Amino acid sequence: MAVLTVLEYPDLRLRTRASAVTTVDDAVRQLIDDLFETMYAASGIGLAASQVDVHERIMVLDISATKDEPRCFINPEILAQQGSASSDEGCLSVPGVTEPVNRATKIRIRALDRDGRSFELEAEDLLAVCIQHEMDHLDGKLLVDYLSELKRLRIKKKALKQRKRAPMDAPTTKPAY
Ligand code: GNR
Ligand code: NI
Repeated sequence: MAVLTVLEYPDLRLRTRASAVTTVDDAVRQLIDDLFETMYAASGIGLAASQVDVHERIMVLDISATKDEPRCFINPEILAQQGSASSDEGCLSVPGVTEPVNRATKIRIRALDRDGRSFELEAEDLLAVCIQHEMDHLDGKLLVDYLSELKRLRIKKKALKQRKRAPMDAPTTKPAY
């Protein structure tokens, strides 16, 4: 198990479209365990593999207050969606920003579990929001993309300024902006 480094906007690696997982093997299960450990360490309610620079369609969630309801989704697909509502969202890759985003309120999804078995799930409210947020990451889409150009630019400038003051500790690869 390991806590992985979470990429932060405007790192261009967050814009990578993740590929479908072809085989759910031990390496995938190891990654899932690391995603959970990283998510819990950061007090997040969800995390997509894209955020730790692994560009495979894998995401984890735990929206419970007690942090004991881990859920993982491999190759998630939205089968149906209905309704729409705006709610405040945050993102571990855009720290310090909370902004309203409009999403479907109820979705039906299909995914593979950690044993490679297909399952379907109906989700509403925060669970539905979080699933849609993580699925965006797998397509290289971020919270800031729902904001105005002006807001996005302000957030980008602030992030770059903060990065200069406190450079990434021990970057694994050359930072990509
Ligand atoms: O921790 C998180 N909180 C959150 C709150 C509202 C809507 C979505 C989220 S997901 C976020 C963690 C994260 O960045 N996942 O990609
Ligand atoms: Ni996020």
